[in-house]
Amino acid sequence: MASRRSAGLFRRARKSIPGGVNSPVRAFGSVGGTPRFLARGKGCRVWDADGNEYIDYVGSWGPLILGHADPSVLRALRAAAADGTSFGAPTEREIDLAEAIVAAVPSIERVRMVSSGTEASMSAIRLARGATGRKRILKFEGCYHGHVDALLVGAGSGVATLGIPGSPGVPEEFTQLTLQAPFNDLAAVEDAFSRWGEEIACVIVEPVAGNMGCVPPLPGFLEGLRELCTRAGALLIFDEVMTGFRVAFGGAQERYGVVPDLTCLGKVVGGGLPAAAFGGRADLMDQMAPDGPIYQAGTLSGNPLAAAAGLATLERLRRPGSYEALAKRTRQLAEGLQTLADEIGVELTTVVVGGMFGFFFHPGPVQSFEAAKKSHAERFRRFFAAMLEAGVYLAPSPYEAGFVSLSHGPRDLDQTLEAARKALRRAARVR
Ligand code: HOZ
Repeated sequence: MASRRSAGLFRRARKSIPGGVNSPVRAFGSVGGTPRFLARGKGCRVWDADGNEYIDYVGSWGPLILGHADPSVLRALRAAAADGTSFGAPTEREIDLAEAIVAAVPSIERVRMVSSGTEASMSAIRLARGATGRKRILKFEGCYHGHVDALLVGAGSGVATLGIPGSPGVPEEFTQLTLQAPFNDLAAVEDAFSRWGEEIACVIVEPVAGNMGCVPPLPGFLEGLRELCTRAGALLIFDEVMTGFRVAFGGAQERYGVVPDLTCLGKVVGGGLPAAAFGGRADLMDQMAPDGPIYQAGTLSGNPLAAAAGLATLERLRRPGSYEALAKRTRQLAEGLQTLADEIGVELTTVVVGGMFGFFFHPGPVQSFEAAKKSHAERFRRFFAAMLEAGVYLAPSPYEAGFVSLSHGPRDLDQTLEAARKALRRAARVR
């Protein structure tokens, strides 16, 4: 498969953009080879600058739950753009989106729009600290909440992909108030609470971890966090940037029946445009400026194009059967991969939660970052390269989840599994 034009664009990009990319994982650093410069997408397919076609399981890292260039999203965008692209003043579309979010997500009584998941988690943490008057926060190893200074410890996603412990530029003092516990380890959280209980403002967690591959919560884990937080007077924050409107319409909190105090949203809520949000109990959210003293602001927050794309996406997802169809396709894909791996005799653990999936070249179980890191890196690289060559675009890192959209159909899944048969054989050759 030719990648001459992508290679040329990468060389050109490196002259004006650090590393040639605007987000590190995109550079293919951990898988090697040339990052594909994508030219267009339609449904579940994307085409690169050399004209190669791929079945896409990245979906802009989650937002494109309807697929690329969905007609209803494009219609909504055209209508919104014709009215003007940004005002820095309130608009009616923002209220429509806020009302849709409040109606959908169990814990959210009020919601504030921002532009990225990083902003959402940064703002939720500020609110938690401001509302409780406490300083410490607790996060989980391998969870990633954007590139917020205080959260760049033991982080997943690009930080894990690059294998770095944190980041220069984040003074040690900035992370001294961040406590860490292994994901799914309630005893460690209990321990932290017994030591620092009075000082912990919040626990922030991806209810289904999606930045160390895909790692679901063990039964009782989220419930236990809820109980420990309530008992200690700390707030529970669900980072549902990935899981929101993805693992159920009401996110992981609907799926698992655990209600956090605050929730971060992103990705699907913006329908493929830059939008995110944080929301929660009214008594907490009302402490945000301008009604309350906790400050947060943004010129493009609630941007009318992003609100329109988000609304059109939620509208489509609300149709009966959407989540059943999404879950069925994702399950078929993961089960197909697992069956092939078992037949070929390569150790593989596949994971599915709603419309997201993960796979580890490891016999499993994978319930923590420690276990996720044991996935066979070279097998992943071989598998990734073979899939790409065969026209299947997967996340170029083992520390990311995969995403299926409503536009992936039986033919796409069959083609993917056909490619996987050969790719797994290649991975199996690595000892
Ligand atoms: N950290 C993002 C996914 N978890 C990657 C975003 C990107 O590279 O676009």
